[in-house]
Amino acid sequence: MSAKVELSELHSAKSTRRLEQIAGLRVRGIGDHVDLPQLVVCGDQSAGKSSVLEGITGLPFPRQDGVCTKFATEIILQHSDGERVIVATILPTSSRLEQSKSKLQRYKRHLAEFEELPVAIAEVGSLMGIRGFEGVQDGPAFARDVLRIEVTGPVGLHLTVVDLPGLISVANDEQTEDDVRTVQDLVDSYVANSRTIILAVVQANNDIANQGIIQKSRRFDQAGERTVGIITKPDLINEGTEKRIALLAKNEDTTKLKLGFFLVKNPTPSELASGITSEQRRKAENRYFQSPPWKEQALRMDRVGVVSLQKFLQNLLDQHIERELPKVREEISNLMRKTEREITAFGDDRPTVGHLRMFLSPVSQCSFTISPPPLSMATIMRLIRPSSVKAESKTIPQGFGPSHIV
Ligand SMILES: Nc1nc2c(ncn2[C@@H]2O[C@H](COP(=O)(O)OP(=O)(O)OP(=O)(O)O)[C@@H](O)[C@H]2O)c(=O)[nH]1
Ligand SMILES: [Mg+2]
Repeated sequence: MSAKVELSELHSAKSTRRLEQIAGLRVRGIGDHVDLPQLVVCGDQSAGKSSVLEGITGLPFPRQDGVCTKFATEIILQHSDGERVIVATILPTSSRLEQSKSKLQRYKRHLAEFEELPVAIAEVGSLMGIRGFEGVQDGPAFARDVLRIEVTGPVGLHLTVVDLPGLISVANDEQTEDDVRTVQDLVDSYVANSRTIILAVVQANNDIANQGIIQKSRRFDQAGERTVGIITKPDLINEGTEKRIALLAKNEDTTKLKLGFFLVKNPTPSELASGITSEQRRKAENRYFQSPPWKEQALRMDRVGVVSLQKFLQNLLDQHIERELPKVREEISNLMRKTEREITAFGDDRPTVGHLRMFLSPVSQCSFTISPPPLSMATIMRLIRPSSVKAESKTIPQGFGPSHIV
């Protein structure tokens, strides 16, 4: 399956200039301080989140029967000229002990193709110590660490897409209270971020009102400007209940979203096992919604299928970027002001011995009227401040004061 083709379909010419600005920020490392727009799939366990993400992007998220998403996977797509490079790393959660943190930080894998994503996921799951992955019998069922896949090259996009584990309604033998909390916190941390476009995935064969992501998105996205509802598994509902799902898809049911819903039909487990391609998936989905019982439901076709969803997301992403860029600009200005203040606090440059003497003489006079505390080498280097000298954090003997330097 070619991921390149699908990825470019989320790209819109209108946003190219904006996206290039974002790329420029990332190149300068600003992305480390400022969050940039991201598409995040959220919803109950097994709702079809990874399948939806695969449908939109073409990226092969593992989604076979019985394979659950166990940790957040961020795919950071950055368009650039030149060869495509895909690198997988781990962002450990801050609560890990130093030793285990550095073990995870050492992980780095170059992927030749997107098809190697499931291999990286398997390696990383095992390193994170998640139960069920190779060599791990005991351990939590989910992790708060993040797998990061950074893709640079001619992908036609500057965007992050995130696959998340599913919300667990109640703890059981397999999934403890701790696991429930881990996933809740993880999902909250993404949903709370104003730059996240929430793809709220709900399955048609469960009561929509009871699916936690709808309440959660209302709590975190009160304006409703960044939540898109996606209804999956229409093929698994009871015969005769299509009207209710059609109402929801038309945003005419009691549960409504400002940005409305999309109705999609992802591949079934047996279609996945047969190795269905993206093209075949789209054709099959199209045929499915053109046939009874859906044909009679007067569905809006621009709200049905993964291709319609892609088109909608293109526009939403454009609007989102337009809305977010002023905030990004403000955050960068704040960051610059803070850094300027820190630099000013160091005082003027003291490039010569004369400058140093002038600066230190009042300090030396008063420092010997009281018992001087030991000065660290780093402090002395800060006083001298030639930028080329690397300060060592080494304590110097008691009694050694600034007068020893001048
Ligand atoms: N029949 C049918 N099966 C679906 C549909 N969407 C997903 N599935 C199946 O449901 C199972 C779970 O799909 P995933 O995409 O892995 O669901 P998920 O929400 O990512 O699951 P977790 O990561 O475990 O929370 C897979 O076996 C899919 O084939 C659908 O629209 N129709
Ligand atoms: Mg999943």
